[in-house]
Amino acid sequence: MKISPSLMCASQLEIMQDITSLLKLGIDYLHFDVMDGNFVNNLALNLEIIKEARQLTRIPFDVHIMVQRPSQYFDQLIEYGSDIIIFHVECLEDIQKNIDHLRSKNIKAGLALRLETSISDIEKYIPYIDYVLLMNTKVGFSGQKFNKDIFKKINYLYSYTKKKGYDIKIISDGGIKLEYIEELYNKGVDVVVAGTSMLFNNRGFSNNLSDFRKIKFDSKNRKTQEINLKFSETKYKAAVLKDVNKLTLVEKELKPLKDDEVVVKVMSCGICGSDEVRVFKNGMS
Ligand code: S6P
Ligand code: MG
Repeated sequence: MKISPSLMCASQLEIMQDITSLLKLGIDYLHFDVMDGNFVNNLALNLEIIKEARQLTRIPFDVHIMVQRPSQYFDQLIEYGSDIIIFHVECLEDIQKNIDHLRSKNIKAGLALRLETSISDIEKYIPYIDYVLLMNTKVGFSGQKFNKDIFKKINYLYSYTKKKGYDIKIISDGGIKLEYIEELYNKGVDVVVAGTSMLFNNRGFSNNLSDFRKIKFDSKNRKTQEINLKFSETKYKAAVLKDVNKLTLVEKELKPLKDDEVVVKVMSCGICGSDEVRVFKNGMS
């Protein structure tokens, strides 16, 4: 389990000193929240902080963008040294296009979900992303109470990706106390965002970081309990005309569905009369 301190919870007046101290403590990632007052009713981090922090370290920076149109920030975030850019699936932009853009720039792409958003809303994007960030609280604010219903959602996502063979990392964000860490790990979380509930207080940092380090995250003995999921079929059979009078049955993979598409299961089919001439006489040319 890795830890990513949320810099929104650091002292905003002495943020660079806080970053320096956190780096000395040996944190794994740095979590930058970006808000512009529209997607959520709050404002957060000046992007220049990412640029400044990048002068100090090479550890991964995960940037969590809570805005309606995230792509407007991509170029600057990349230029300033972000490694992982995570935007919300509930934003107003074309999700796949944004993911493809980030990947084309060699940036790890992630999708974030509001507490109330279902995993089914991101399933079709999972093959193309590296991270999923699950909010455990209302998005946009620190210092809220952790919602324990999230454990089920995390475990569903973990089980889903394991069963499908997708390699993604799960980030858990919001209200995380030290006492939840082991269960989060066993449910499938890879990175916890540490905010006011675990790490920051009005005097700087608590000593929870050393307690966090004492927890043994033994990946071999991780007590994950995968849910036994059954999926609807993703393969279909097609009769392909390989040559005149040579119809061959082949198995094909369904393409990812677009927003306005559904899969319809067909029990049987035949050849249209107007196609007989192709099948038995002319072929497809
Ligand atoms: C807010 C943001 C978070 C918070 C962090 C606060 O939505 O995405 O990253 O900064 O969750 O942690 P805590 O422990 O104060 O809730
Ligand atoms: Mg965040």
